[in-house]
Amino acid sequence: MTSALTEATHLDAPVIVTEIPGPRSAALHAERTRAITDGFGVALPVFIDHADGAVLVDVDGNRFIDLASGIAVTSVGAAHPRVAERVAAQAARFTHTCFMVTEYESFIRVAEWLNARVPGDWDKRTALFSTGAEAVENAVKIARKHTGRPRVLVLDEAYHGRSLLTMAMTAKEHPYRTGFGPFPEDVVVRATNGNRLRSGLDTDEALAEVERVITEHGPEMFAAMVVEPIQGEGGFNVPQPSFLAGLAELARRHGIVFVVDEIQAGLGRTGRMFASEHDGVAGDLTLTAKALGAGLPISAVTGRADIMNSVHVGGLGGTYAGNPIACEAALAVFEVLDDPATLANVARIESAVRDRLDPLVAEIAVVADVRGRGAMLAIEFADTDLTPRPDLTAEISRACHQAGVLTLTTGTHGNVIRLLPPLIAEPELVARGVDILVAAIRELTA
Ligand code: PLZ
Repeated sequence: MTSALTEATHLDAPVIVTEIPGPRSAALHAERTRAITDGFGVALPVFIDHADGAVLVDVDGNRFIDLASGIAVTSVGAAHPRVAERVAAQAARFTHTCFMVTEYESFIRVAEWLNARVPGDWDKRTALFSTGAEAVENAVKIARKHTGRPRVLVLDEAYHGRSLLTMAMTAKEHPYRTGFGPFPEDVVVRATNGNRLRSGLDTDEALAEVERVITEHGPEMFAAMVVEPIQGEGGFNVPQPSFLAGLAELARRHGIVFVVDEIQAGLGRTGRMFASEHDGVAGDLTLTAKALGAGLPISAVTGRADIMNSVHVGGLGGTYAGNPIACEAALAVFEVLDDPATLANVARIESAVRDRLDPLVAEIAVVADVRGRGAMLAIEFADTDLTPRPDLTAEISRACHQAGVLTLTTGTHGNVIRLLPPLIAEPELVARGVDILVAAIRELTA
């Protein structure tokens, strides 16, 4: 196989040839508002014509450096030739059978790859679904069936989806929950995430607090504890040292299924295949989605065979679960992830970003923190008393967009800019994008 990196991408970005958004994007956006519910937001209202490695080209011919990857989805870029080939070939053979009606081989191959790579030195089984929220919902179903217990423990600042149960598991009120209640609060119980910057707790104190919550509700009430190894929508919160391991130990001691939600942080994003590997932790169940299908909808629950097989025949499924075109996309993604050049490139991306952002913490008062791992890095803006600065954050992100760099904001307080370049992005291109970000920060904080 040729290297993932030789197949990718070109360096001629950013190239901005119109105002942003350009006239064709603006016209389409006006049509959009007449056709599409106002319920969808948009980070950058430009319409994409095609992608080129880590470059997005809009309908006006502007070329953006992609530091978003469609929220950690297009890790191999949004137009990887192997994905395109496999998807096209599968679409020509058949688009769907429903795996519960008749079977196809690619479903097995995806499951085998996940069983082999997901942390945990034990016999595993995998179930495929379509979205991340569906994987989370199914992990809870499986844990309930296995334990006979009702509740789910989640953490402050968690994000697990927008479906009714996963919305209840998600912490942030606006925009995710506003007006959509009531929530199954009897089911979902929340405990501290020991946020390094804001919780005021060290690892032991945070773990004691989590155990207090478990004891208060009764351990026998909890089917599952669901945690992100690095919180994504919550602000790229890296757990304190030993916190994840402590949570895993707590869960096991109390007979609670330990579920690691690797939907945003997994599959090479943090420089290891799974983010939980940085903490030496393995979920009883591990959840993947997003990067798994390079944009084709596919998600997975992978875990201990005895837990996965505790469900009765027919208890799991979904019309599109493990759709064959999405499975082919996943197999193409695996070819890229199994190429050692890919994770090596993530390390180079991390250095390029860190070299540029780390010094700002000492230099600029309103830069409160730089954090993350691999190609999942973020910068937080707050006053010296830690009052969040979402206004400034939005302004900086907008300035990047105007200059041709696609950045996203995140965080409980909306005061974090997160960088999620494709894992195959040239470090030189990412560096150019981050230089533009740094220039915007300097200009808007001067
Ligand atoms: N778990 C850790 O990050 C999705 C949300 C985008 P779905 N995060 C992006 C938005 O605003 O809707 C996510 C995640 C973690 C679960 C999910 C849910 O995955 O594929 O969006 O359902």
